[in-house]
Amino acid sequence: MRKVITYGTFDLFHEGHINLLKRAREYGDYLIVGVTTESYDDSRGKLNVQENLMKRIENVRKSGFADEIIIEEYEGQKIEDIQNRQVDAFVIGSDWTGKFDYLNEYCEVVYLERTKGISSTDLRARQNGI
Ligand code: C2G
Repeated sequence: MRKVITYGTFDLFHEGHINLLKRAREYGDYLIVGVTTESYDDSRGKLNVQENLMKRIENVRKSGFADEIIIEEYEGQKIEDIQNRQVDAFVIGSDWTGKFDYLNEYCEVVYLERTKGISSTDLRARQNGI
């Protein structure tokens, strides 16, 4: 069984997230999705997330692609998750190309093409009438 893991904030859950999760699930037999906490997002400079953790987890759950949902709380957790859960592949969107190559030491690293024309940032701006 090929185990795949991916991570994200998944704020204002949209088509780009769905496309990513669908392809991540298809890449293996079992998909683990890590959803970031507010404090972890704060620490990495993502300051304007609109939806709380429970809402974002619920949206990922409802998508039906995740076999397991975990919470991502700190820098360095990815390595531990991959090792503890015997993950075969780490999958993430192409906006991160190269950034997670260090995980190659622990599993396969795959960058999937990001869906063009939609983002949480755009949706937040639209909400605020910008
Ligand atoms: N994504 C995508 N297409 C979009 C928008 C997002 O493919 N138009 C993908 C991102 O590349 C990512 C996932 O959807 O793989 C979640 O995106 P975000 O919610 O923005 O989360 P992000 O900040 O990319 O999380 O540990 C956290 C992760 O390292 C990164």
